[in-house]
Amino acid sequence: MTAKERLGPAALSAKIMPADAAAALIEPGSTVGMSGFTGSGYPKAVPQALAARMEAEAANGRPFRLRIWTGASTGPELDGALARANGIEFRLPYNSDPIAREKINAGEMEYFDMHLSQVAPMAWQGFLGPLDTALIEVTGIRPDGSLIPSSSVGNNKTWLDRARNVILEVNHWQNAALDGMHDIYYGTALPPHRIPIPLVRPQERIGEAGLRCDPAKIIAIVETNAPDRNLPFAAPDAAAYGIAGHLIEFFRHEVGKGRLPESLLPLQSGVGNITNAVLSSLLEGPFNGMTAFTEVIQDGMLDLLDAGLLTMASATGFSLSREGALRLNDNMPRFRDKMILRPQEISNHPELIRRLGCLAMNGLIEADIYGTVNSTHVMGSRIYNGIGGSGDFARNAYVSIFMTPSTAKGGKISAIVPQVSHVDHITQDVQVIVTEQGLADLRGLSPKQRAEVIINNCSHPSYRPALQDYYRRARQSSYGQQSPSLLTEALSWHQRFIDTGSML
Ligand code: 0RQ
Repeated sequence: MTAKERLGPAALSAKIMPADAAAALIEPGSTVGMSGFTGSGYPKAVPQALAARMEAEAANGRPFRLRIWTGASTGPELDGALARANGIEFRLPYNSDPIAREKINAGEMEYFDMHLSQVAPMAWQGFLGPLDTALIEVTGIRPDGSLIPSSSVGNNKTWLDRARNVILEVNHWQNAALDGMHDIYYGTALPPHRIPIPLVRPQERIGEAGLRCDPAKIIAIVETNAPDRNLPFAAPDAAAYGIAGHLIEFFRHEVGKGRLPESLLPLQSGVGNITNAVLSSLLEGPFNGMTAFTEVIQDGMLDLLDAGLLTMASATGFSLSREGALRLNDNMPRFRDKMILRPQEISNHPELIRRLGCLAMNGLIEADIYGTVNSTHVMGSRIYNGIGGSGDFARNAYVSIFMTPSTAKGGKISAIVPQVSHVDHITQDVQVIVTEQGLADLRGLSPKQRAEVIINNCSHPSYRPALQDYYRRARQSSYGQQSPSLLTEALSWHQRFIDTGSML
């Protein structure tokens, strides 16, 4: 596909313009649905042009802010640039940008943190308000006007359908051989018109290769040539390998008991250090014929695909290092047949996660001795990222696993606490907790049994006596003995971190 061919039918050529001209078409105060999922496939030029315009308008006493909807986290050219320009009035869903995080925690930006599977259906319900503009990065425009998606799908289908106007960024950096990797399902609807989603194995395709787009809605096409965020690969540390070791042992045990097949069940994993260690450990066997039904494809999955241990990976986007992105780009035809990128309402759909029986592996900020998990807030009030897809997967998984080092901030904070300062995942949605100290299999256990296993297997030895002492006293004097708790003392556990200053 030549550069010119990527720009679609000749009838659209009048819409091609520079980024600042496209940014000028967006009204202050309007809502813009942008592409982008965990740093892949987000628009790169128009958001920066918007940020420049916002700064210029603000300098003239005319604040210019937007409501921004995305797939999940994006990149510094989008969330970072707009947040720095103080240009985001409201944002949904997941954010991991540090500048946006500061604005949110300073109370200068409204943030609706929601389950990723629910964004599209809620946009259709209408209570989020109208969507004025869809700003979508694509790999190219086909002669028939359909769009070749980029390195993520996210909510693009929904934004293109719902928006009044469409601005496309055609990114020449994205490999034209991405064409054919995507599966865009158009069968979702709101109740009472919902029907079962006809997908029973992760490798199945149930939709179309491209995104539909009404050409009459296209108001601008902007050409770009820029890579995705592609963060450097963080080599797993010893704690991450410790966690991975316990988890692999658990999987072996479950296979041995006949509760999991030798190919395991479709894997879902978050991104980062611990996940990388788990994926590298899976490379050493003994599981074969694995699949992934997850949100993002990361470097470790490329290794597993190359080794033939993972037969395919279904996701909604990539989260690759620079080396990983180059490796994918250089070998696209080989990888393309083993990967499917879907809209996030499908990649994270509760019906599908439950049907396929995913093994969900997610990170946490803190867990309490009963297995309640906080994935999002430090000290109960300060958001770190957001719930992302962890809730979609945790509640509906076959086995819901949460992984964390037993301490944070160089050992100053215990990740296992008497009571979490914020709840994302209730105990019923948390079946296994793993730290480098060990694994707590909580399935079938009562709260008191869970507490003993979590404290003894997962807490760090330097915090274990304090947790044991707390739990012993709670057993003696708690108001009830179903989930023994000394409420005031449990929450003061968090307060003492403020006193030491280690959290600030
Ligand atoms: O902060 O970078 O300032 O030092 O939290 O912690 O240890 O780097 O761990 O990158 O795996 O992130 C839950 C945030 C874990 C992530 C969370 C501090 C710690 C550090 C990050 P610094 P680590 P990870 C798939 C599913 C929700 C979304 C999700 C997440 C920072 O996994 O966002 O699962 N999950 N999505 O120092 C104070 C504690 C702490 C703490 C850690 N107890 N107290 N600070 N930190 N524990 C992906 C998507 O949905 C797209």
